[in-house]
Amino acid sequence: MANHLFDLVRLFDTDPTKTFIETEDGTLFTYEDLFAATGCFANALVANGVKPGDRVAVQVEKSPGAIFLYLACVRAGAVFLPLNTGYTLAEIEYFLSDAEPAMVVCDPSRREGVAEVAARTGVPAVETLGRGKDGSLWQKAIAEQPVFDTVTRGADDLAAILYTSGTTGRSKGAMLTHDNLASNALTLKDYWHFTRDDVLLHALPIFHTHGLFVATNTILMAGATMLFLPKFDADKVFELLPRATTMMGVPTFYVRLVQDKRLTAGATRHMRLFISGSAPLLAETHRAFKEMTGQAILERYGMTETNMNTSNPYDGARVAGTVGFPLPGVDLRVTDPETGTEVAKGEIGMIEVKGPNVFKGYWRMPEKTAAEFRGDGFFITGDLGKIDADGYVHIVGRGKDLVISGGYNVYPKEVETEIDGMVGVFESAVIGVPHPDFGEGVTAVVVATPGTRLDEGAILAALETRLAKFKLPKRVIVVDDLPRNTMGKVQKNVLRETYKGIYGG
Ligand code: MCA
Ligand code: AMP
Repeated sequence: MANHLFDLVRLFDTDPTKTFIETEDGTLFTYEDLFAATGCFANALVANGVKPGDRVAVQVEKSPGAIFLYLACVRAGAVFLPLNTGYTLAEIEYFLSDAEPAMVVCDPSRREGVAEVAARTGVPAVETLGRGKDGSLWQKAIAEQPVFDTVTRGADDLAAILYTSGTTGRSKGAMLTHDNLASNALTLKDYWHFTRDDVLLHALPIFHTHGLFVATNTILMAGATMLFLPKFDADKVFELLPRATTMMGVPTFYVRLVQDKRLTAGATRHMRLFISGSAPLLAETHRAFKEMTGQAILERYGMTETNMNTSNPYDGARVAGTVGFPLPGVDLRVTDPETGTEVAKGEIGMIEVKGPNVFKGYWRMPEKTAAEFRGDGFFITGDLGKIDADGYVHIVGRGKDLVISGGYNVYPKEVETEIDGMVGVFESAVIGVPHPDFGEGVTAVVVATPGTRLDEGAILAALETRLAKFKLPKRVIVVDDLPRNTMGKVQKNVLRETYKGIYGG
C-alpha cells in the first residue's frame, strides 16, 4: 500500500545489508534491520491502541531505537511528536494536554513522573524506550513480528507535530505532512549531492528538525550511513571524522572545532561537506574554518514550520554571512512587515516563503495559523532579511522576540512569565546577548518589588524545576528599573546594548 514518506525509503529491497546507523560502540544497524525493527515497533504501537492519525509523544535519549520508533509511527500512519529531552515535567504536561496523544514514550528513568503527568492529562498508554534495547516498548517490539502492512498515507496526511514556542502565549504544534518532509529531504539530497557512499557524522539531537529531518531523512533518501554520537563531543568527533564524508551542525559545533588544534586540512581532507544551520554562523567562524581546513562551510536556513528554505550552493561560492539561494521549489520574497508589499532588491524586510516544504498550520490553532500566512499562501517567517544583487539571501535580524542559544530557541516571554510569577519580583525582561560559545546567551534583567532583595541563585534554582536547562538565563541581573520608551514599552535594544559585553568575547 502507498505510504508517501516511507515508500521513499527503499534500500532494504535493493541493498539490505547496507549500514544505516553505526553507534559509538560499533553496533551496526542495516537497512534490513530498519525494515524489520520498524515493522516490530509498528505492530507494538497498533497492539497498544495507536490508530492512524493518533499522536505518539516521545521524549527519549538519542538512539537507533528512537529513529525506528519515528519511522514506525510513519508506517502505522501515526503522528510522531518528539520532545526535547531537557523539558521538565511541567513543560511536558502542556504538550500532552494540548496534543492529546494516544501514547507517550519516555526514558525508563522518567517513567514514574511521566506516568503521573499522563494520568492527569488523560493519555492512555505510557511506554519506555532506553538507549539500548531496554524499556517496555523495545520489549514489546521484540515480541512482535517484523511483518507489518504499512498504512496508506497520502502526501497531505500528517507525519509529525513539532512544538515551537511563540512570542506570546504557549507553544504551538507545527503540523508537518508526509510531503513537507519527503519533498524537502529529496531536494536536500540532490542539492547537497548526497549518495549511498556518504557517511554522515551525526552529533545533533534528534528531537528537532535539524537532527531528525534534515539529517536523518536526507540520509534515508540517499540510502547512506550515519555515525551516531549521543551528543556533540569534540574528542569523539575527531575520532570518527576520518570515517565520515559529511557533517551537519549548529554554529556552536563549528565555534568549538575552530578552537581545537586538531582541526587541520589533513584531518578534514577526505570530507566533502560541512553544513551549518539553526542559527547564524558568524562570518569569522566561517573564515577561521576555511583558513584551518581549506573548506568552506555551507550555511543554510530553515525553520520548524518550513523545513529548509535556502542554502548556499554546493558548487559555487559559499558566501560567509549569507544563507544562500532559495531551494528549488521554494518561493522566497522580502516584504514590508506592515503592508506585506514586496520591497526592492537589496532592501531589508520580512522574509516570507511558500512551497511544498511549508507546514499545514498550527495544531488546533486556526487563528494563529491564519495570522502567520498571507492571503496568497506565503508564510511569514518572522526573520528580517534581504536579497543581494547576486541573489544571496542575508538574514539581518529577527522581527520576533526570540533568543537562539546553541541552536535552541528560547522565547523570552516564557522565561519572563516564570520569573514574574516569583515572590519579590516586580518585573523582568529577558534578552539574548552575544555569547562566545552559544552565539547568544539568555540573560534576565529583573526588578524587585520595593523593600525586597532578590538573589540570582534563588531565581535560577526556582526556574530549574520549571524550565529546560537550555532556557535558563546564564546571568540574572537585578536593576532598579527597566528602560522604557515614551509609550511605556521596555526597550530591549537598550538592554542588549548595555549588557552586550557580559560574556566576554
Ligand atoms: C546545553 N546547555 C545549554 C545549551 N546546551 N545552554 C544554553 N544553550 C544550549 N544550547 C547547558 C547545559 O545544560 C549545561 O548546563 C551548560 O549549558 C554547558 O553544557 P555543555 O556541556 O557545554 O553543552 P553541550 O551538552 O555540549 O551542548 C551544547 C550543544 C547542544 C552541543 C550546542 O546544545 C546542541 O547539540 N545543540 C543543538 C541544538 C539543535 O539541534 N537545534 C536545532 C533546532 P549546566 O552546566 O548547568 O549543567 S531545529 C532548528 O533550529 C531549525 C529548524 C533549523 O534551521 O535547523
Ligand atoms: P526553529 O524555531 O527552531 O525552527 O528555529 C528557526 C529559526 O532559526 C529561524 O526562524 C531563524 O531565525 C533561525 N535560523 C535557522 N537557520 C539560520 C541561519 N542559518 N542563520 C540565521 N538564523 C537561522
